[in-house]
Amino acid sequence: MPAQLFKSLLTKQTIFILFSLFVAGENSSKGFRRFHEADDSAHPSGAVLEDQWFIQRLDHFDGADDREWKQRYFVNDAFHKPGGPVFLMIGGEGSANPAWMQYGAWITYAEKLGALCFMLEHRFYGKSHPTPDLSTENLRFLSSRQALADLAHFRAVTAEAQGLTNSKWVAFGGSYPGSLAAWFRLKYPHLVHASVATSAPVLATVDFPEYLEVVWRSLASEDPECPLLVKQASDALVERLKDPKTYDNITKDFKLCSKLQIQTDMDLGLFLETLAGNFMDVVQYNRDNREFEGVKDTGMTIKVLCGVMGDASRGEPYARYAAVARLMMEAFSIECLNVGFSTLRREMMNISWDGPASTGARQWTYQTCTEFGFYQSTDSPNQPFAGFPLQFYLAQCAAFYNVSAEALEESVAETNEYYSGYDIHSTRIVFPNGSIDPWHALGITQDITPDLPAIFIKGTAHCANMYPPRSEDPPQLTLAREHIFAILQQWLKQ
Ligand SMILES: *[C@@H]1O[C@H](CO)[C@@H](O)[C@H](O)[C@H]1NC(C)=O
Ligand SMILES: *[C@@H]1O[C@H](CO)[C@@H](O)[C@H](O)[C@H]1NC(C)=O
Ligand SMILES: *[C@@H]1O[C@H](CO)[C@@H](O)[C@H](O)[C@H]1NC(C)=O
Ligand SMILES: CC(=O)N[C@H]1CO[C@H](CO)[C@@H](O)[C@@H]1O
Repeated sequence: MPAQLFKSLLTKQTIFILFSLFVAGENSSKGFRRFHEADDSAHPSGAVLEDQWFIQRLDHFDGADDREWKQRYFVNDAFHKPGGPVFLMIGGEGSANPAWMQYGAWITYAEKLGALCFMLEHRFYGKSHPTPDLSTENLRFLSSRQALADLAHFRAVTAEAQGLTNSKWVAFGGSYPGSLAAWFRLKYPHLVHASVATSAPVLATVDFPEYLEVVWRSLASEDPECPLLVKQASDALVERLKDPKTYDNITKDFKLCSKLQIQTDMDLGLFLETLAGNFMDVVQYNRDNREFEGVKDTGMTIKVLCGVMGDASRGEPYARYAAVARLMMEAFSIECLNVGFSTLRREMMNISWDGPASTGARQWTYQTCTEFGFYQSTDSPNQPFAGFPLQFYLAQCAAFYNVSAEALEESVAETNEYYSGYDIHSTRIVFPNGSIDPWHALGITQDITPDLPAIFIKGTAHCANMYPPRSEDPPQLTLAREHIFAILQQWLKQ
């Protein structure tokens, strides 16, 4: 990936999860090559990896609008036994990665249960392009409600066409698609028998300062000093930024592509948020086994970051913070950092399917501005960072899509009215959550009823239970995967 593109994605990623379950993959060669090798032996035909296409309506909620488009999906029928269930992996805010058709805990379950596996790419991401471009006008057709209606239509038509109407369908998803998996069961109970909703933020909220509070606690679980040192460093940087004479040094310390210029609060916020993003990304994805997806294992963990922050030989905390930033850039092969807000704005407002933000940042940011919020602001005192308050994010909704703070506030309230937030009245949805994953703060972390259980995994990050097992997994993670399997087995008998 070109550094420039990655940078803006990296920025967005930290703002909103980005939920790289589905984003990653195509460009990073190592895992991808391994994936193809594995494919050759497991499926000599390679047919399971081919893109399949499904005709959808552009607008499921306007019977008078008959425009259609083609949605991408994948299928793996290698494990399917007559009478077996149908598994549907729900795509999220990035390209659907076909590696999931062969790897991951759900594939292990499918093998054991004789399931037929589908994965449906989310509208407006990857190759699923409902409209000629990403203009704000066209993005009106991008919403979780339309996505659920896509899933429902796909489920109904596919079942009919392939004689699967009497099979039990189970939905899977992690992060935003985890929420979709829960909502699919909630809103379309006649189409989905059960759902596994991993690391699912089910409550929409404009401001989400709790995210950074969990980052504090997750760093502290490694070393209680660690978040304190991060805070000292971040405060020292904010202090320096008040004096333009320091900008030459800051430019060098953080390897910026051009001399730092702070013309607006947005420039300041973006710079500080980008650097905090190093810690947010590492905490969210700590020690995840994602190589099968083509996500390189950079070796960057909470332990490594806290090791650098605690290393007095590197100088004052500010210098250690800069060292972390440089290490991260090295790990992701980024030569220099471009942190001007005007650049970000230009990228985010490019409406072309070939544009720099079209891999998901423009679309997902739109969804946050019109449905979810989820802004990981520095508005709590109990977190280490400074300089990117809620206003920083609200201003982006206005700048990129002309969405006002009032409109967002109302939309988020309506999202919770529509999906019921934490107050889920349903059955057969399991909610796994990882204790160091900042997203658990908006998730279901306690059993609602025996039929809506939570599975708590101590010490694991975002969506860990979905990834393929490996020998160094902590026992509680292995247990969680087994527990989910046992629950599925039981529910499939009902
Ligand atoms: C920039 O860094 C150099 C070397 O560390 C230091 O001597 C100098 O005082 C710094 N300049 C400013 C304006 O802080
Ligand atoms: C949008 O991005 C594409 C691909 O990078 C580029 O060719 C095009 O010039 C950009 N459009 C605008 C308006 O900047
Ligand atoms: C932005 O939204 C406001 C309120 O909906 C509207 O009056 C205005 O024309 C819009 N501006 C642009 C540039 O679309
Ligand atoms: C960190 C966290 O919120 N974990 C919760 C996950 O779910 C369990 C229920 O199984 C809760 O007890 C944990 O507190």
